[in-house]
Amino acid sequence: MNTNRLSKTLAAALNAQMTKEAHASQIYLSYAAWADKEGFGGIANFLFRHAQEERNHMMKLLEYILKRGAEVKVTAIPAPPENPVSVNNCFEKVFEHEVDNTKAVYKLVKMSLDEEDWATWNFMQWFVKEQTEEETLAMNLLDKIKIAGGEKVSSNSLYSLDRDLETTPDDAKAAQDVTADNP
Ligand code: OFO
Repeated sequence: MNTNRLSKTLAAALNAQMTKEAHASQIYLSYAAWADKEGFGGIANFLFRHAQEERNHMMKLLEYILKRGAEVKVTAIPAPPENPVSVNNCFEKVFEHEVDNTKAVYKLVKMSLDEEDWATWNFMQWFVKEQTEEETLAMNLLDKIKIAGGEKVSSNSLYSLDRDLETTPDDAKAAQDVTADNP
């Protein structure tokens, strides 16, 4: 008896997204290694933690495909892009990457809506929320570096930024969780 509950198209798209999350993890890993080599231990720590988060996203997709009775296809992961050329550029690249991943997540939501696969649609809502948070986090990083002078950031500001990021939490607060008492 065939117990597969995913269409061929959705199974392929979910598998592709699983690889995309693994790719995201490699991107953060490579930027973290770059930051560490440049002497920014705090920024590296933040990015290493994030590489792990992306790997968790990959696992969520893998687990979902299996739970729906479809086949998981583990494939090669594309190489990460070139290293950043500055801290400012690093945060810009992070932001661009997150926006790109959001687009991929939205495509999956649309596909599941078109197929009326409500289980997948429901599952993907977690990723929609996560992407909103990750875009916010990346925007916050860009704001910080902008305030510190963007490409012209001084070494003093870079020093504090680096220290700051060592303890920056992995998740930004979602707008849904805000109240007037706790903005
Ligand atoms: Fe998987 O959330 Fe970022 O890319």
